[in-house]
Order: sequence, then C-alpha cells, then structure tokens
Amino acid sequence: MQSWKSPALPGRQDTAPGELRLYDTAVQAVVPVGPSPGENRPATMYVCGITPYDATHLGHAFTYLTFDLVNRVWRDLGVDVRYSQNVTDIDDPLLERAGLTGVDWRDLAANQIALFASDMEALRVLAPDSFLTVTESLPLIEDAMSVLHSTHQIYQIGDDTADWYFSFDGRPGFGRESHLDGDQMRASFADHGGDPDRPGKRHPLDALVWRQARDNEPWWESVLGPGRPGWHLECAAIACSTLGTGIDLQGGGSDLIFPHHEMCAIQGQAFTGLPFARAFVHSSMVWLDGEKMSKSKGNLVTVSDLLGQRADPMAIRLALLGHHYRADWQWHPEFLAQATRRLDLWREAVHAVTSVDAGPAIAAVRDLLRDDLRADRALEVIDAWAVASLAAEEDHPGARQQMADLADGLLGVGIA
Ligand code: 5CA
Ligand code: ZN
Repeated sequence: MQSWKSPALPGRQDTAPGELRLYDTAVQAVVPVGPSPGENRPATMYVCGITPYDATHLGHAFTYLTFDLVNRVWRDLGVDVRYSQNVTDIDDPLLERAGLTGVDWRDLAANQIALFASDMEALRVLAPDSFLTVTESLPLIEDAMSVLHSTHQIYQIGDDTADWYFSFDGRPGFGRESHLDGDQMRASFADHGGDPDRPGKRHPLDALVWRQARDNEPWWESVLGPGRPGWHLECAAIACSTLGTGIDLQGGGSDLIFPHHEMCAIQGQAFTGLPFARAFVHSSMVWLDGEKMSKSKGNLVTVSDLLGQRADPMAIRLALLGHHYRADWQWHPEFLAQATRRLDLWREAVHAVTSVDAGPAIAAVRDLLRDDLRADRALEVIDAWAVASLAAEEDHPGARQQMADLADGLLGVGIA
C-alpha cells in the first residue's frame, strides 16, 4: 500500500553522540533501545497499524506521534531507521461495520486508509518505509503458516468449522513481555478477541492462526484450505518479512501488550526460530468521558473533525506532544486552545527581530527526548527560549533558524 508523503527533514545538525532510552515493557525499566553508539547498523521498528473501519481518533494519533518521535530521535542521532507498519484491513469489527452500513468491506477499508494517511500527513508524521495491508500480505502470512504447519506447531480443532490454532504448549519465554499471571492472561485474552473457552482447544490461550471460510465472509485459498488469517500471525509475519528477526522495537498502544504483542513474539519466534524483538514499547491510552477513547464505544474525537473545525494541524500535534507517552490522560478541548497559544508564541519568536542563544535550549530538548521521550518538558524549554527571545534586546545570530529547524526536525512541528 502506498503510504503518505513524508515531510522533508531539515539538514541534520551535528549533535553530541548518545542513545535513545525508552521504557521496555518486557524489562520493566528505561533501557537503551536501538543501535548503541558506534554500532553501524540501522534501527528497525514495527508499529501496529490501524484497523480501518472508522476515522483516526486522538488516541491513535497519540500512539503514532509517540513512535514518530522515536523515529526522529534516532535520525537525529545519525541512525538510519527502517520503519514498518501494517494495516489490519480484514478483521471482525471491519466486516461488522461494513455489514451494518451496507458498504463493501474493501471500500470501507480503502476510504479509511486514505483518511488515516491524510491525517498522518497533516500531522507531519514521517511515513513508514513499508505500509502493508493484511490483504496484500497473504503470501508471506501463508509462508509463516506453512512453517508452523510442517513443524507441527498448529492444529485444527475437531468441530465442523475446523479452524487452526497455534499450540501454546507452555512455551518457555511466554509471558516475559507482559508479566501477567495465568488468570490475568486468560481474562485479557477474552477481552481482546480471544476465545479461551472454545471447546476443542488444547489450551485456553491457544490463538487462532487460520479461520476456515464461512458463508458471507471473505476468504483466500491457502495450504490450510480456504479461509483468512488470525490477527497475531499477521503482524508477526509482516514484521519478520519486512524487517527480519530481533527487531529493535515492537510498538503500539498499551492495549496491545497482551495478548497481541506477547502472541506476536511467541509466534514470530516459532516460525523463525529466533527472538522476535529486542524491546517492546507502548504508548499510554488517551481517554474521553472517563473511558479509553475507542471506535467500538464511539467516545472519540477525530483528527479530521478537528481539522474540519479549522484547527491548525501543528496545534493538534502540540496538544498531543504535551503529554508524556507513558501515563494515560484524558482529552480536553482546552489542550488544543493551550497548544494554539503555544504555537503562536513559537511562531512569533522565530519571526521576531530579537533572540537569545538557542544552543543551551537545543541541548536540553535533545537530552529530554533521548531520555524516555520527555516531549512534554521539551516543549516547556522551547517556551522559555521564545519568551526570553521576545524580551531580548539583540538578535543572536542564527538562533531563530536553529530553533525552527529543531522544532521541525526533532518534534515535527513546522513553525517557519
Ligand atoms: N490493527 C490493530 C493493531 S495490529 C489495532 O489495534 N488497530 S486499532 O485501530 O484499534 O489501533 C491502532 C493503534 O492505536 C494501536 O497501536 C492501538 O494500541 C492504538 N490506540 C487505540 N486506541 C487508543 C487510545 N485510546 N489511546 C492511545 N492509543 C490507542
Ligand atoms: Zn499488530
């Protein structure tokens, strides 16, 4: 699938060497993520993409902005980045929405993917290098499934639907990403589309890898007969085929910690024989009306709604970046009003005739972002520089351009 158009990055400035540190859900600590200084290899990042049945809401946008910062910090460190993102364009909620609205599921998906891409472009999110839909990826998913089949790691359950399941079988390493105990896993599995109580399964946590064709559902031919793939295997197969094994970062919102990312890791390891990811990073949930913002519940504010109300996309970006990626927070329209004032201040300062040295502020912003993406505090550093610049009596040579380039390149906020 064609992704969106990336904004141009300003020329990279010389920076102090360093590394990006993030909270790894598996390690339960802030640790270096990506190549270490002097290690000459690209960073690899897979971020779980949208299920395209409704418009991008601010929770999705917050998640993709979090990983956009990761991408930008790595590039600022001089690291090449390989970024892959999927689109779950065949899934139960998408088929249900298509059925309810009388729209062909393919048209619903295509329209929502186009809307997502235009939202990402407006928010100046760097486009992934690989942006594969599941329907485009069936051959590579089938390759992964064939390995699982020939190595007897999947089985067919004996009722007349004959779906295929990944055999959990108490695998070593399962649980190291999410740290949940058995009861918690079972509950979370049931809450996120799993079927722990389905009769005929060998273990409640066995996950569907191939759903045999049903009447009125799309299906494809495969080595396991006609049907469609299971969610976790899709992401594991797309990640491994686009980026290889041992990727630096598997990312998504915290609602994907279990079962999705635990299952991706165990299934990816099962068909490659190698560890799936070095780090698992999760963005917090954005709430609205006392609950997680979600398409299924309908409590959401969409990016396209705000753009339709003439919000400046850079103000939307700033409203989201003002929250650290690790603590859940609730959306309030006042965040957009505050961000609009902040954007006005920054614009005024970079277009003013006076300024103070940007060097210390730029170094502080870099340190804050490298140390667990403290974008919320980095924005305050730029506020202070802007206020001081507007009150200054002289113009510090180059400072206003340097600050505009930093905001653009590292934070993705175009203020020129
Ligand atoms: N297609 C799957 C991933 S393979 C999926 O979860 N799609 S989604 O459309 O439901 O979500 C897309 C991304 O947005 C996921 O990373 C999800 O964790 C994140 N997300 C969903 N709701 C929120 C929210 N309220 N706040 C923050 N991130 C969210
Ligand atoms: Zn995924």
